[in-house]
Amino acid sequence: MFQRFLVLAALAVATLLTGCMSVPEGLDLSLAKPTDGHKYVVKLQPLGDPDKIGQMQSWEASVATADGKPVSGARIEVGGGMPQHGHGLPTRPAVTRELEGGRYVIGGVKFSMSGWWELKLKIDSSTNGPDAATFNVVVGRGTPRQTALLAPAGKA
Ligand SMILES: [Cu+2]
Repeated sequence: MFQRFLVLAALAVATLLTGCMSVPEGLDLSLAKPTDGHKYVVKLQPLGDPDKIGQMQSWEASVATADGKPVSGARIEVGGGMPQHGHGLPTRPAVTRELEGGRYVIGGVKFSMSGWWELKLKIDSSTNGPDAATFNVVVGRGTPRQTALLAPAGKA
């Protein structure tokens, strides 16, 4: 009888633990999308391994107009956090470098725990004006898309 109770208790704890960590079904994990007002199309790409929890990492953002022209000289602000935990980013990521072709290196990104994170980009340029996009990143489970980006050429 007591053993049965122990099994049930263990099951209950396991359910609680996984339930608390669970990421919503159907979350849009696309790393390329139009901004909310369709002024830009933004593509995000991790330059390191996003699953390395607690490590400082850089991401690259490619910014183009809705019709695909690269946007240079854009101002990009990065925010975000964990919607399920009600906390923001542990660091203040910022653009550290602009590359050719409307590409920007965002440094100082850190995910301090596994789970669902939002990266919110505010983009402004003299030609197209302000707009914003929110990206969902699930840290700590090696989502196929992120793994594919990191796979060496020829092995993907
Ligand atoms: Cu959290």
